[in-house]
Amino acid sequence: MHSAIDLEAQYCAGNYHPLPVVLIRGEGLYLWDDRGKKYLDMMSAYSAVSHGHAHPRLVKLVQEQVATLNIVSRAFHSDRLGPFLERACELTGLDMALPMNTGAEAVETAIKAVRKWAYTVKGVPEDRAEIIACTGNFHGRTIAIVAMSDEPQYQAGFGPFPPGFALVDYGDIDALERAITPNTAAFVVEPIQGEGGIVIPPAGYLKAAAELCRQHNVLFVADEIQTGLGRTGRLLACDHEGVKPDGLILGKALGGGVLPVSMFLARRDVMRVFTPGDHGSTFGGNPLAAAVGLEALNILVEEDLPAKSAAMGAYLKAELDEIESPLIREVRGKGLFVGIEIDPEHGSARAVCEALMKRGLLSKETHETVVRLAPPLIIGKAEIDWAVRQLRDVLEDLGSMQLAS
Ligand code: IF1
Repeated sequence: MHSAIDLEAQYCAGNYHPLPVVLIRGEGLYLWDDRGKKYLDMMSAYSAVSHGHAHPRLVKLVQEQVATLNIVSRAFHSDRLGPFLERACELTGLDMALPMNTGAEAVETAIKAVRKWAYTVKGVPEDRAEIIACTGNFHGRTIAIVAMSDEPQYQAGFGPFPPGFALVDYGDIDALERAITPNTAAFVVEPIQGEGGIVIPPAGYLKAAAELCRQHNVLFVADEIQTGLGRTGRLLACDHEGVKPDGLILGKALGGGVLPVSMFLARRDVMRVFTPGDHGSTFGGNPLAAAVGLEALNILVEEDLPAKSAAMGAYLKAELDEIESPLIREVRGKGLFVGIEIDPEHGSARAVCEALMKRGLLSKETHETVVRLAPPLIIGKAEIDWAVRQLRDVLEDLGSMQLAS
């Protein structure tokens, strides 16, 4: 057994079930373990590493900024925050942004913003604001956020939960209409559900939901922490339907695969509900994170990563659709956000991921049955061909093992 794995077993809480690999270095599409084995990263840390590991421009930027100015708190201004938020607003079409660190913190910021907007702008009675979310959602791990979850494990043992959240079936526009009341502050939705197993809603759903929200003076808030920043083949997944959200949550790849950087963006009349002292964060918007975030956005645009994701994602999906295997129930995806649903009758997603790992390909199962493929957006055809070949072989091996058993 590895001493690194032993140490984690002894000192780290058991809140994950990692694959048995100890990574020590990452560069571009590749990761290396402590035995010198090289892996193609088809996971990108749950879509946080869209730029590839140790992107040269980001390494250089961090080396310069970390030797200049890092953490000063928002008690003071810095030269880095304004340009970062200006760029983020320019690219997304929102008016203002509130910088945070992790996705969950940006989601919590959104919850506070829409509630305070409901009370001070919409006129909802104090403490009566309702937020509608979807079944199968994942928005983070804080107590308020898991109050919105319908995944029993995310709630078990962590109650009690704050009220004010309602769930509707993902993709069901009539259910959303029925759930809206005069006290509804916002509808919070992932344009494509990640943890839910790469679930794509019916065409037109997002547009219809946004229109319904507009009609009822309900804020449409898109959680694009995972689907945003090029992952689905457009800058934002909302762009596929030309939907302009009233609130937008970004994270993961916003930090360039280097630092936790997130933010809540919104229309001016929503963001204006925050007054000094309402909300904050020690590290939110720090100069180092802001510099990294701006460079991550610049690279995204200059290397045209959304277009690369669209082209390579279409190629990957076409190649996967060619695979004839009893283990594959369905291949779903948009851009480089792909899920392969494994038929539990014929095999497990975990077994597929472990077999792929042995062949030098790192991916991760979600909800036991889906193999998630979300490589850095810099991936090319050659690497996709290699990855598909490994998957074909693994499915064949597992399929024949199944027949033999
Ligand atoms: C875990 C996956 C889960 C997210 C969306 C907010 C957050 C996430 C749409 C919170 C985070 C991560 C968290 C990680 C596994 C991974 C994940 F879908 F990406 F695979 F769980 F659903 N909104 N997703 O996807 O952002 O606070 O983590 O920065 O918690 O196990 P965070």
